[in-house]
Amino acid sequence: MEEEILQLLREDPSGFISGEEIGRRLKVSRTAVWKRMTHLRSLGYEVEASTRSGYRLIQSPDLLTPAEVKPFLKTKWMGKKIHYFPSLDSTNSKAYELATRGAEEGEVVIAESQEKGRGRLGRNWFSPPSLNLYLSVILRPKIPPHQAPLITLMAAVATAGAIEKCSGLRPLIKWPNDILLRGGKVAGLLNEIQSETDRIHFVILGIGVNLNLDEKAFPKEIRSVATSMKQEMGQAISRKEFLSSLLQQLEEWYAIYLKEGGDVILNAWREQARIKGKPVKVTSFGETISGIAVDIDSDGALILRMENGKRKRVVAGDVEYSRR
Ligand code: BT5
Repeated sequence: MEEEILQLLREDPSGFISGEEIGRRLKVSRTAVWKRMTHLRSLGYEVEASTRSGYRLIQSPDLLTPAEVKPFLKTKWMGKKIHYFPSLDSTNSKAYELATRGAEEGEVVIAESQEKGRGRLGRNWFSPPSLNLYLSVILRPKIPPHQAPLITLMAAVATAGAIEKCSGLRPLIKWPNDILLRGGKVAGLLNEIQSETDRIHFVILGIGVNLNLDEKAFPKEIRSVATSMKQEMGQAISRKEFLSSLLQQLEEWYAIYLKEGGDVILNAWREQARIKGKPVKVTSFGETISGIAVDIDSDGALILRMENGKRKRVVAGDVEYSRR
């Protein structure tokens, strides 16, 4: 109902609409309309009320509720259903739970903050309220489980694409799927999959992007490695517009992957990672390996040439590059 009332209030942004008219269009009483207005105000909407003319929307809060986000969405199917929460343990855990209960491809979970935002390998993702984006998208690709890493690469390519479109800056994908702006980590991806031997049930794409966080707001231990779009652009960014761009990129790249296959994704990833020939140090399962990055394999593994000239495939771990 909030969504419908807001739509009516936005029809003529400069004018008033009477409670009677809203009630008639939504088939509810004027008292019900009044109650909903009180609720909207409690959510941060500024609504002017005049006994003679009715209601007028003055200002909307910077929230990622479906009512706020939907007018910005340009996707065909992704994000048409948004599960919104002011706070969650982790959007990935919620999306996993919803997918297990049958949520459909393209449904999205968004939280303003996360109490236990998750990184890879049991690490934490710093998730303070209202400034960033914490998003999980449910996908149900009809591909064998061994191709799932390509979905992860696809999500990194799409996220980097949205960051580039909205900032005008060129991001770098850092293996396996961090997104850097001028050497600082601006976004991280945590993708989780539920499958059986030959069939994927669902994939959860978990994406965290630092949008309007100031440098000082990062905890000390990550300040030197992290950044935000605002920090790099020197100005705040509209979270709704960024979300819209991200979902659009994800929808487009996913369609390309399903239609044209993995090679297109691998090439786009290579182009945005610019990793070939870089000296890197990789920590993988407690072991540190130095070498020159040669390429990534079709399953997303990193191929290194070590000092002794031998090649090594690394399937999981963390890469270190020199910063800025
Ligand atoms: C990641 O892990 O980069 C994956 C992060 C995924 C977060 C999203 S938010 C929505 C969805 N729901 C979840 O619960 N998670 C996903 P990893 O590569 O392990 O990086 C984690 C490391 O990055 C930490 O150990 C810190 O050093 C650093 N870090 C933590 N929070 C950060 C932040 N907000 N910005 C930049 N770096 C951060």
